[in-house]
Amino acid sequence: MTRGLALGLLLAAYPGAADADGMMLVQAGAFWMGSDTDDPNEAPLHRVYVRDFWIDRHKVTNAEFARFLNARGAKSPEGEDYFDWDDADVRIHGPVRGDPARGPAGPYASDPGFESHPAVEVSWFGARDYCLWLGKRLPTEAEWEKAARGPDKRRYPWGDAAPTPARAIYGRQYNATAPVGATTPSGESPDRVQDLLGNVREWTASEYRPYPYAAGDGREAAGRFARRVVRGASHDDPLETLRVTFRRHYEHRGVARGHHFIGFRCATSEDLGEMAK
Ligand SMILES: [Ca+2]
Ligand SMILES: [Ca+2]
Repeated sequence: MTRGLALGLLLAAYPGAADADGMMLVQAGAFWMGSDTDDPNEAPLHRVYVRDFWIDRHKVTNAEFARFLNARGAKSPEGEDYFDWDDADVRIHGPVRGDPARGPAGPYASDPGFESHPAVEVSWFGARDYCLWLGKRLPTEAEWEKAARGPDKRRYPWGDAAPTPARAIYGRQYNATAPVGATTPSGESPDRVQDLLGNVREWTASEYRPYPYAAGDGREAAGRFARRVVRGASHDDPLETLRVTFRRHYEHRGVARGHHFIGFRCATSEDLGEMAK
């Protein structure tokens, strides 16, 4: 029995433990975070140390998120919707129309044809609790940028060459998402993480605060309704906004609502061995 198989069986026996299948290791080290030549909120370019972590190779899909909703229901412990079930842009539905007072009725399923597209209209609470359900967590914005950037100062996950439709999903019509991994391998990061720039933006764990980034200054321990950083780019974002340093956040209970242009992926600091595929 290989070490990987043994670990897989061990993890399968403990629901809630993170599983290395589909996760990529980003090795500990310092990296260049931010930019001195773009939006002021990305400055300064500075060195940030990040410990070993693993990150999902692809964004969470509609089929995956529907499984979570069927296991855990559609509201968080604090009563927040996990996804905007009554939003016309959502790609997950139950068999009957939801009750506005109680939320949607399960069981939930991805709309046909969208099973492998990234989940959209997911609130930050939905993203947070999906990751917890699998024994994972959301990545910090520093982890996200290190996964996208590697050890150099590159502008895109694949390097400094200009974006093309083979490298990233961008510049499309509203709601024209693509299956996850559609830009593999051209759009991969140095650690072979897929789709970090394009298709949909991604929730992170971090509170939005000015740089320099410091994991220990409270931004990773913020209250649940804090403004959260959203990273990456969406299928309907223009070319000019594509870069790994771009930072966004949403005001006024922004974490409680989903959007057609935001999805997410999970991370973990657990040592999962060397078995990523
Ligand atoms: Ca919405
Ligand atoms: Ca919407």
